[in-house]
Amino acid sequence: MKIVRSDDHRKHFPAGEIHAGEIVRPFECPERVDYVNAALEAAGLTDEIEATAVESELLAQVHDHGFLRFLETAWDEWTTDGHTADMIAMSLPIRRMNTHVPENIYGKLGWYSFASDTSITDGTWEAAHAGASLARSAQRAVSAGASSAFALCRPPGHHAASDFFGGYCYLNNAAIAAQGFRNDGAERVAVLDVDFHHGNGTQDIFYDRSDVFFASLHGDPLHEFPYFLGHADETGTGAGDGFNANYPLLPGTTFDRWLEALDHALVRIETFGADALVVSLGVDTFEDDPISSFKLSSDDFTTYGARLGSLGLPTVYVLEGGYAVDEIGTNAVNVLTGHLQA
Ligand code: Q9C
Ligand code: ZN
Repeated sequence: MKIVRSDDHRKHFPAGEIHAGEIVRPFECPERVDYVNAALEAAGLTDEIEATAVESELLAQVHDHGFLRFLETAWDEWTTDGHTADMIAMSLPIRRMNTHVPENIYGKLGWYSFASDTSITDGTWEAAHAGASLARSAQRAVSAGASSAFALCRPPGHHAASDFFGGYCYLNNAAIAAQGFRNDGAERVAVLDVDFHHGNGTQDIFYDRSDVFFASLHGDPLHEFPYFLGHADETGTGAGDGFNANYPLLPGTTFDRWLEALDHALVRIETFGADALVVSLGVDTFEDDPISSFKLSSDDFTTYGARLGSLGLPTVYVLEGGYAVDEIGTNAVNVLTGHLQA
């Protein structure tokens, strides 16, 4: 398994996150990657490859032009306006209030955002861009013949849609890997999202397409973030009708129930006839995750990794969530070693 990493993720670390009415240290923090690196080392997963920058053409296939320009220039515009603290969207366009993109930077911040949990700070763009480059580089290695690769993306990506950020995500790394597979010749690509939260951004990006099948196992949005997408009756639209599968699961879901849903999703992926697989690997399904409610143990990650590996597909793993920081490495790497044992 090829490993792709970058230190540029450290450039992104907001001063705080608004959580239950308090400003707390962000759950999505740089040490997450340190723990994953340590666990990779301990498992002997050291076959590292160099990252190359993601092409702006590929970014533009996945994301809206105005959104990309906003992300790239937001911090400069904000500081030019005299601000020095992090950008936190607090005025967001709810229903029927979205007819014109504002010119004001604070207005644009709300326009391109869907959750106030996600700040923009100095270095956010550079880190997000570097993360997208990792996903693209991992996918390129697999398209060139490697059987699998793991991209240590941070910040994560699956909540980012074509034209909005949130849920700690800015650029959709998994979608960039999936589109990269298509550009490099794969006809059918499956994206499997095993993060605790629904991959609303990835679903949205591919919702009307039949060449990318999206399946997600997650906390039922009636009860869990992102609240407004991820229901079982969302099956795709137009040409994409039938190419989206959601498995919303109740808070407290145990591994046996989770595995039933996974097996169902894997049958769907096989029936679809995927040439390549992208896994949105969030390990916030762990029993001790501080913001999630599933009950997976560290050993369970190995077990399901083996199921993923048994598909025998060229596979790119992209890191998403996981906030039990000192166990994120063990849990993520257990999936990878499970995959390799299959
Ligand atoms: N203040 C990912 O796992 N909700 N994102 C915050 C705690 C946002 C999680 C609730 C959770 C986003 C990639
Ligand atoms: Zn998550």
